[in-house]
Amino acid sequence: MKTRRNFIKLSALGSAAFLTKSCLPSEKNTPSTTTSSKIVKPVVISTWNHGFQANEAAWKVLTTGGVSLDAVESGVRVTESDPNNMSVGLGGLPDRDGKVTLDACIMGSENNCGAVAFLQDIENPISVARKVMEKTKHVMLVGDGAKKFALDNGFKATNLLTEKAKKAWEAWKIKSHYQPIINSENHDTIGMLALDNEGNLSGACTTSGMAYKLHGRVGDSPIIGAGLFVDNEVGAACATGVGEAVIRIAGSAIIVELMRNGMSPEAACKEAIHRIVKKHKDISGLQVGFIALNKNGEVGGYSVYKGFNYALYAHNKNKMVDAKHYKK
Ligand code: SD4
Repeated sequence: MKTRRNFIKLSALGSAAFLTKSCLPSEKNTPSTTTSSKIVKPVVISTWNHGFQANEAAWKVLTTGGVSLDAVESGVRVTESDPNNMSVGLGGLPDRDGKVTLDACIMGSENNCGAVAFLQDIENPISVARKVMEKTKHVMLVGDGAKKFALDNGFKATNLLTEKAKKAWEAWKIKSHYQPIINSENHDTIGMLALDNEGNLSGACTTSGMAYKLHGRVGDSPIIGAGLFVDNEVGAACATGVGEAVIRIAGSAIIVELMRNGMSPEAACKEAIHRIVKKHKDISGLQVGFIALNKNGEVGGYSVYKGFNYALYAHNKNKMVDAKHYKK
């Protein structure tokens, strides 16, 4: 039984060279056939251009002795608090009723996770999600309950609807036609994954969701397994784009399982994108992008349409990478 389990672990991770004792602390007898010098760490990867700045904050945490959970929280808070970013936190475009509603989740290396959805008036939903994870026995709080929990835990109520976002909403109201636009600001969720110096993975995902959505709509971003998934034995993945499509295939969980079965991060993201394409008769306007990071510090990304990019901080260098895609 034990031998069989070890065999599964070996094949699951794709190559024996992937395994070290620190990767699999629970498997005392797992053969260790590689040196840790093959593992790139720390690493931070996050979605879209705003990821570049967010990565800087996360990197600071990782290179000053911090753990990946603190890194991803600090990283995405930068984007949440940026009023010029119109798709995450403060300054986010509202729903069709003019309300900015936020979705976020966080997951650490010990299968610990927390989430908030349909949360209003709180600038940093990722930190509320972390509090849900650390202070309650629940995984997700939504709406008024999430807001009450945030206020009870010292978060301040803030008006998140900026003048710029309000003007854009008023202009949208003239036609009131809900139509996700490829790679526009209504696709700019920040998802971030990090591997720290201890070799532990964490991830965070936060958004104001699709612009002009129905009031009450929740996307993939706060849903563990859809917008984000972390398995510290294998890797982590997160998503951006039309959340309904990501939820339908349990996108991030699938990518982690594909990596468990031996795929590289990029191949796993590609396979998930192909699955989305296969499951939809009409993919016009349906942009989804995934990024993934494995225990070796290898990364990858893939999207339905051209135009998705991600920020990668590794080997002391932060850079933007254009993801490969299914369609131009
Ligand atoms: C959602 N996935 O709410 C999010 C949207 C997104 O940038 O990516 N926005 O469906």
